[in-house]
Amino acid sequence: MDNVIYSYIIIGLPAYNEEGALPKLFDKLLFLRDVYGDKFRIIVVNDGSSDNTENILKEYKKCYGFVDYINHEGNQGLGRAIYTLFCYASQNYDKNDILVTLDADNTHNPNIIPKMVEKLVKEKLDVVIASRFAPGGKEIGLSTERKIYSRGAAAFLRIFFPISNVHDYSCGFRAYDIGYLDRAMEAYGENLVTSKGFECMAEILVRFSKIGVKAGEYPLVLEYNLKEGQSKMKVLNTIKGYFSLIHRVKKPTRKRGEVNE
Ligand SMILES: Nc1nc2c(ncn2[C@@H]2O[C@H](COP(=O)(O)OP(=O)(O)OP(=O)(O)O)[C@@H](O)[C@H]2O)c(=O)[nH]1
Ligand SMILES: [Mg+2]
Repeated sequence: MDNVIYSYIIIGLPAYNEEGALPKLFDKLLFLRDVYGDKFRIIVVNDGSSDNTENILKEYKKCYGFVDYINHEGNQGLGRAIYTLFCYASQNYDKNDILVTLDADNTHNPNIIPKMVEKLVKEKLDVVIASRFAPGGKEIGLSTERKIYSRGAAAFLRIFFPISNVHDYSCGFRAYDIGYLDRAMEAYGENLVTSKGFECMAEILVRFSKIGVKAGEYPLVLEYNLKEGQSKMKVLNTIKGYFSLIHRVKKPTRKRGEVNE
């Protein structure tokens, strides 16, 4: 981490019924306090959870001044939760700060965050994706069916939406330059993320690519064996969502104050 200049590092977690995973993930995240000191924050979007997620967040907020959360009225889906995180980061932090998003289901190990941030800053990138498909990346504990599905989805997205250096379009573990997020939100407004479901992660990258994006990947070992609770991903809907991106995502023509797709 020598010679790397960074400002605030904000960890953004979308969480829907993650009472089992959140305490484990928080334990793993705490080392980042030693790395980033008082420049470290955690913000969780509780997306209308019906389990104990909110009470757990209340407790963490009470114990740790760097933890906060936003409640969605009801379950709005991963896409809206990520958009809420983007808005929060853009409104409350500076263009030199960094937003790192990851799943709250304890399958993304935060130990690679300093390396992702370092890569983002040193290589002056707009986004760094924790990638299962970068050399050194892999998936532990995923069924063969899910492996085939995730590789098929990645191949489809690379063919239809090629982006330099990007192989993993669907992973939610990413470091974003907040100055770049400001520009993307300026270009698209609310339409930066229109998918409600899990295809939103690909949608975001594809929209980025239409306005120009410098992306990089850092290898991710997906620890699916540690997953708490059932998968919430609906495979068929997500596949349909990927196909719909072909006609849904256009280059923005938005001027300040206007809304378009
Ligand atoms: N905001 C929001 N987040 C969700 C929703 N469903 C899941 N999530 C969160 O989004 C992240 C990704 O969800 P996961 O269920 O881990 O989905 P995945 O990683 O694509 O696939 P699996 O791990 O197999 O389920 C987790 O942090 C979830 O809590 C939802 O409806 N709304
Ligand atoms: Mg997951």
